[in-house]
Amino acid sequence: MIKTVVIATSNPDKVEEINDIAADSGIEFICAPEKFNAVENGETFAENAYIKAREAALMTGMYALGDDSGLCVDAMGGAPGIYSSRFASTPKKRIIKLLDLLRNVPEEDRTAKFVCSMVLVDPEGQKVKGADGAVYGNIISNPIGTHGFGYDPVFYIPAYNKTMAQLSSEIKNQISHRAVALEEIIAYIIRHNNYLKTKARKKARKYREL
Ligand code: ITT
Repeated sequence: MIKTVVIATSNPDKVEEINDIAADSGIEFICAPEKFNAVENGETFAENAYIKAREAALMTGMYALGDDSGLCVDAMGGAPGIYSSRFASTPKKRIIKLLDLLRNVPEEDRTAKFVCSMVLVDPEGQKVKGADGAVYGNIISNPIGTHGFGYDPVFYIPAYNKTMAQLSSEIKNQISHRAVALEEIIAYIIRHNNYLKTKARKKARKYREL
């Protein structure tokens, strides 16, 4: 049974969002040890998510969930992509750099997506399940909003007429790239646990009938 899962991240904002999204799942998601520090040398979001998850599983001997996520801007050929957290040294500087690079790009060409790849591994670091999520929007010229983190203040979602940072955490955690990926992982864990419970029940019944 998978009851507790270590979140393979050192980003407290991800931990908070994952715990909010998973609140009613019956699965306990816990923080990685303080010394967790995986070297993200993969070439894709999924590869980095696996690297992080494996590292956390081997450190703790528990099931672990890696989240690698970022912003992909069409006019920048998908950048910053897997380099989103390394694009500049602070969240504020990342936004300034992004807006500077896009300053001559017209509004209609500023389409972008947030992407999240998640990988669940077993205590030996073997991949058990992967899932991806995305949410689509546009990069606006001036940051608005105070919720969320990272690039949220410049990521405008037309369907809500708001930036991600103007949405309440309840709404963000229903529609975000992270929510889409995590819901698939949670559904897998619940199916897996139900299968093991049914198997154990059948075994017990067979034993009683002997
Ligand atoms: P870990 O590697 O320890 O998980 P990290 O923050 O470095 O933490 P990533 O390598 O996955 O994580 O980079 C994700 C970056 O992408 C993050 O720092 C933000 O800049 C951006 N990002 C990801 N999800 C986001 C979200 O929901 N809202 C805004 N920005 C986000």
